Amino acid sequence: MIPEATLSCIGCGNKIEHDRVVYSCPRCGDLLEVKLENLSSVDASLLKERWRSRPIGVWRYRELIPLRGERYITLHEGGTPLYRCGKLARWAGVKELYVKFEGANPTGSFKDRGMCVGITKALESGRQAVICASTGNTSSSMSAYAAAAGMKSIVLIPRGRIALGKLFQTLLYGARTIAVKGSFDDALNMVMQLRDSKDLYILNSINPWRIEGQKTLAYELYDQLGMGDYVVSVPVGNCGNISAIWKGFSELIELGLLNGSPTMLGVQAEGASPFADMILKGHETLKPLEEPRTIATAIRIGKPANWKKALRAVRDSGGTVAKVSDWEIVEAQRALASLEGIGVEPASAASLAGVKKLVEEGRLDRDSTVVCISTGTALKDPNEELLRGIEFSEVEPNVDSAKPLIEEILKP
Ligand code: AN7
Repeated sequence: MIPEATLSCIGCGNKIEHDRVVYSCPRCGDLLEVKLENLSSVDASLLKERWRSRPIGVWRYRELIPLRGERYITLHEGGTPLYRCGKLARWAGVKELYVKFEGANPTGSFKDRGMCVGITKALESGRQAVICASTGNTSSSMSAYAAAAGMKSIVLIPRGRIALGKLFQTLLYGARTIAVKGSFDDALNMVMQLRDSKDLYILNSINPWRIEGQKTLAYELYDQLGMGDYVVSVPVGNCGNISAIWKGFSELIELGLLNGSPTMLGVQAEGASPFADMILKGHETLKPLEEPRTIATAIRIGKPANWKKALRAVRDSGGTVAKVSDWEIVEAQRALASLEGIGVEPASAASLAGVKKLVEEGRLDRDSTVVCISTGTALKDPNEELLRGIEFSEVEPNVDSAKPLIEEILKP
C-alpha cells in the first residue's frame, strides 16, 4: 500500500536514500524531490477507501507522504474550505470560480501543510534546531511547528520588509529571530551557507519534504471537486507551492485517480516577476532580479530557488503565467473580501488578479473553471496602505450624530 520512496535529482536523476539530510544533489547540485516509485501499481481504490475513513487534511493522505511514521507533528493543517464564488466568477469574467482558502490553516497560510511534514522529518533527523529564511509566512509556520515539536527555531527575515502580523507570530511562537539588513534572497543565501551544519535542519522549500506536505492541496481539490479539468491559479514567489501542487496532481494522474487534466497558472507581481518573465520571453533559465518590488511582501522575491520545478509544472500541465500590478492585487483583495467575505493577504489575491487579467488579455477562455489558491489570511498584514481610499466616519457619542450617516447608507 505504501509506495517505495527515494530522493531523486530533477537534473541528473541521481537517486539518494530518502532518510539522508541533503538539500541538493551531491553529484550535480540540482534540486531534489521525493519520488514515489511504481505509483501505477498501487491499489488506488483501497487507498481511496482508507482516505475516506479519515478527516480531510494533510494526514488523510499519509500513505503518499513517506515518513517513518513513528510520530507525526500536527496542529490540524489542511482540510481548508473550497468556496464556490459566483460573484467573483462574474467579476473575473469566467464561467465558474472557486477559492481554496489556505488562510484557514493553523498559522494562517498554506505553509503549515509543508511545515507539519518538514518538522516531522526534522525530528527524525535528530538535529536540535530548525532554521529558515522567510518573507514572514514560512517563519510564522516554522516557529509554531517547532514549538509543537519541542525544537529550537531560528529565523532570518529581511529587516523592515515583512508584514507586522507575521513578525508578531514568528516572535510569539518563540523563534529566535534575526533581522538581516538585506533582502529575502540575501537571507536565503545565508541559510544555505549553513547547509553543512550537523545541528541545523533547513526548512525552506528547497527542502523536498516541505513540498511533500504542500502537494496535499492537490489531493484535497481532487476530493472536494471530484473532476480535474480546471485552471489552478497560484501566487508565485520562491516557486515552491506551484511545484508542490503540480506534483500532487501528477501523482493522482499516475495513480489513475484523476479524470481530466488540471492546468497550472503562476501569477507574479509586476515588480517581482523573474519567473513569469522567463516563461513569457521563452527563456530556458531564470534571470534573477536584484531589487524586487511589490506591495505583496510575501512574494517580494528576486531569485526563486525552485524555478526549475515550477517551470516543469507550467510546461507539463500546459499552463501559463501572468503578471499583475500592485493595484490589481489590491482590487482583487477587495473583491474577495467585499463580494464573498474571504479575507486574504495581498500575495494571496494575486491568483485572482491574474485570472481577471488573463481573461482581459484574451489568454484565458471565459468558459474556464478556475480554482484560485488564496495562500494566506488578511490578518497577516493589517496595513494602512491597503486601506487607502476606503473611508470611515467619526461621530460624537450620541445616536443623533450617527443617524444622518445611516440614512445616507440606506438610501436606495
Ligand atoms: C501568502 O514565507 O516565501 O512560490 O518565506 O507567503 O512557494 O514561495 C512565502 C511565500 C504565496 C509564494 N503566497 O509561495 C515565505 C515565503 C503567500 C506566501 C507565496 C508565499 P512560493
